[in-house]
Amino acid sequence: MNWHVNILTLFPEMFPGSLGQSLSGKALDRGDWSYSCVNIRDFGEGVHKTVDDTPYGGGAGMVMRADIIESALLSVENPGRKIYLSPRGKPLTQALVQEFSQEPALTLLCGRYEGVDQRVLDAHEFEEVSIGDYVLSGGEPAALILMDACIRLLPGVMGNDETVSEESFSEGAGGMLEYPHYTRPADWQSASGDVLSVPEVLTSGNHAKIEEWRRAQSEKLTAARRPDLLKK
Ligand code: 6GU
Repeated sequence: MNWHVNILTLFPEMFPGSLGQSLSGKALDRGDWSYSCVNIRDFGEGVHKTVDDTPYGGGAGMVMRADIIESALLSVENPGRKIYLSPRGKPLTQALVQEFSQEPALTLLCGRYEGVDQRVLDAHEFEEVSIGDYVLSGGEPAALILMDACIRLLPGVMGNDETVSEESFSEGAGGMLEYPHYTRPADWQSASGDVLSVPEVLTSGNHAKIEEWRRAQSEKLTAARRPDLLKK
């Protein structure tokens, strides 16, 4: 299966960006996933290829025009699920990432300025998705993050499928944060001179005990950092 993402953006040079490296980069080279950018500027008006205008009702900044965005969208052959990256969107969760990674195609609309005219989002039933409670200067980094999270779930992209099912937020981890990891040396002297040892249970060879310890660690971490996850 080839997972395809159409990206509507004023900055196509931002792609594939970090996704051209490491596991996602290799998966791109293999054709496990593909993307195409539509430069919204190409659909702009006049000699200046204008894509935005001042907001009705007044206020700060500029708004991307509905007609321009629609023209860009209509140039996409197979849009699939349409997503507008915005801090006003529903939160991007691992469950939503799983859904998106199973779609054959997505179209990601990356806004700049104050945002895009609401009418084009309504008319074409864009889903609004946010990557967190902070504001970015544009949707492109959010698109890269959404894509990264999806690509690593594509069949064959990650070496070890167990890694995916055991990691933070996953079903295997009980929807909790993941337990801490350790590797050699077993006794490590840090620059401060302190010798820091690996928790003894991990070198015991008792796999039932190890599993129990990891689960307790997960619960402790989740209670301390993300109590909202335990209530679910
Ligand atoms: Cl998805 N887009 C933008 N522009 N800012 C954000 C965001 C998305 N999520 C959080 N902040």
